[in-house]
Amino acid sequence: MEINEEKIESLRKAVDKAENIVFFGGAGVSTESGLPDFRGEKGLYRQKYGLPPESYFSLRLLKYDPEEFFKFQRKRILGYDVKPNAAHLKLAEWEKQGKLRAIITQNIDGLHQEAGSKKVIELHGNIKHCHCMVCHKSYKISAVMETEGIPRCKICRGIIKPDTVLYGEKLDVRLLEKAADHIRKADMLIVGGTSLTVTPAVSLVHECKDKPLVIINLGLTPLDGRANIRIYDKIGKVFSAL
Ligand code: CNA
Repeated sequence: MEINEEKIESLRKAVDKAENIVFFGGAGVSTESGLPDFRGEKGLYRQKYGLPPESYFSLRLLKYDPEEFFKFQRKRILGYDVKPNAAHLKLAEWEKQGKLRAIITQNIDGLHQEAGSKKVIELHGNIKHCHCMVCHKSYKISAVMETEGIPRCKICRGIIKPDTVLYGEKLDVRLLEKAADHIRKADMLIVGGTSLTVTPAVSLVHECKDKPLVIINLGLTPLDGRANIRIYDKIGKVFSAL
């Protein structure tokens, strides 16, 4: 797909003018690093598994069939050796230049931090950290990756769970409030690589009032009509062109 130069130019001008950008992103930010998203063209939801796709990311499966839960986590989620792409790197650069207020991400891959970003709010947690579900002892992801079957705590034999928010678990309300506050105080919101279908993505974006809203996404989103600049392209490619 040819890049739309006119739109890139408008985005470049808007970014140059902005001093307090908030970026809100999702799984599409990491597809160019090689991690599949959920609902995109090659997303995990389009692949065939024994159970409906949501089940593999649910607290219910972890509770009732932990073997199956960890089998999927090891094979599909954790078994990737990936590096940040141009989108992660550009956001880290803006933070260093003092232009970026915060990154709010639904991703669990930790790639923003790996790119050098510090102001990152991870709404759905981070897969690189784990804890015992009984005594809460912290573990690294190696405790899951380098074991077989159900990973167990060395102290109390409780199940070791990645620090990610599963279907059936609540989001941290303090994090949500912090994210909403950043968006209210931003002078521009860039939304990228998210279908805006998982709660509370849409309500967070609605916190952006009377400020430029940019959406960069391959697929359609429910808020496309509200965007001042809308680019249907790969986010890494767009950010490289800036
Ligand atoms: P989603 O619903 O899978 O949507 C992703 C969106 O990104 C789709 O609309 C795609 O069209 C679009 N997209 C894919 N690649 C690109 C690209 N290169 N440039 C621009 N757009 C692209 O994912 P959401 O983030 O909206 O949904 C939230 C879920 C996904 C959260 O619970 C995450 O934890 C979960 N998730 C995270 C990861 C990760 O951490 N890398 C991977 C897969 C799923």
